[in-house]
Amino acid sequence: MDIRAAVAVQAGKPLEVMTVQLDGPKAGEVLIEVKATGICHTDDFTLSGADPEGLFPAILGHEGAGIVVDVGPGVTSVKKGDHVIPLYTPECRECYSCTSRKTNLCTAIRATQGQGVMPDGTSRFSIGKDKIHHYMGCSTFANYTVLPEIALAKINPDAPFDKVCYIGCGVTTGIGAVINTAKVEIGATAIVFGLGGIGLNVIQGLRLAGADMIIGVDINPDRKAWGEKFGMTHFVNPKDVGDDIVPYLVNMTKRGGDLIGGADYTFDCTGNTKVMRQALEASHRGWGKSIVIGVAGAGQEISTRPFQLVTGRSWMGTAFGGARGRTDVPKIVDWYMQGKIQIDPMITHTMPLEDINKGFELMHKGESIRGVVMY
Ligand code: NAD
Ligand code: AHE
Ligand code: ZN
Repeated sequence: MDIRAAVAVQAGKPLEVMTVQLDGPKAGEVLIEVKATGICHTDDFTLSGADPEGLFPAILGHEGAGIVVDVGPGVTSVKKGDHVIPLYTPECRECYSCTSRKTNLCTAIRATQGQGVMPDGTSRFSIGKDKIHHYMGCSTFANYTVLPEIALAKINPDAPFDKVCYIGCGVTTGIGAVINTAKVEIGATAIVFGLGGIGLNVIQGLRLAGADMIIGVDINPDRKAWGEKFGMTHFVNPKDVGDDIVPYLVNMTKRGGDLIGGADYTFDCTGNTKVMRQALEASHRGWGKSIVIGVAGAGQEISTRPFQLVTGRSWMGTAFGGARGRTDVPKIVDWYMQGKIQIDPMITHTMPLEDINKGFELMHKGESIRGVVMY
């Protein structure tokens, strides 16, 4: 069938909206009509050419919501008309990783996903004779897409697509990093570096978990008011603090008779490796946990003095907030429907597919929290 898609033709170039051909679903696959998709910083990262796994031409987008239109042979867990959220971290419930119960990083289809193809090694997208790559197994910058059955979470059909698409990445990543990865307890102190589409969800997760002191750090002063909306108790702009923000934050987090200071939990939501080091070093000696969420470009590395780890800090990371998509995503949609979590205020801009590049520009200028394309 002919579909409309924003194609990443070349690294560093704007997306091109065009007609693309989509083949129907093969065994174990599902065709969905995408109703809405968020624009995540990771889409921008891949489009920039910084992603070591970046492939071109490709149809990017991984934060969508839509409706099942057709299913391939053998599909049993979803049917035509179901409302679904695509999962860039699938959940097969059968592979060594899924059955270990130690991780959400299902390995069933990771190799072909990274090669921009479906599990059988071929792409469903093409323009004439030329194949177009899938992206993160989702490709939601298209009004129709094909996914493996194990990469779809079936959700409440009353949930609005233009809001719950954000649960396909940002909301789940931020809240999940707090609950599943850090396992934050009531009364904790925390520092969140980067208050964008992910960091604000870390903040709302910290409020849900009952953290006492929630410090937000961002170089964009407008993000102070944003953090406060979702539970941030203190804001620090590194530009106001001078050379070394770490001693400043460590001092700020001294409590009771503590002579040392440092937060119980810190989160990097910037993708900047220098900030990742600051986050680790601002966590408390003896027990601080620092969680890397931000994605850094090809060739970049993190460093610190091993003494930081010898003295009891843990450096951890999280993908999709440690969430098991088919199990956890429907529950997070229900939390939204019950009013337990907020999404609407974070969706600052909506646009048709034709204007998708404007969504990227708003992100670059720091004007949007989440831009959402509505089909
Ligand atoms: P965003 O652009 O909306 O937000 C980034 C924020 O960081 C902005 O507010 C910006 O002002 C701030 N910032 C930039 N440099 C800073 C610095 N030096 N110090 C303090 N603040 C700084 O991006 P986003 O969509 O929130 O994504 C954030 C990061 O998380 C990206 O690297 C993205 O690729 C990554 N990500 C990871 C996962 C995962 O599963 N691990 C999921 C989604 C996104
Ligand atoms: N391909 C990149 C890494 C990109 C990355 O880390 N992606 C995260 C999700 S970011 C969503 O906005 C992720 O899930 N990683 C786990 C995985 O298996 O990809 C690189 O550096 O090669
Ligand atoms: Zn994302």
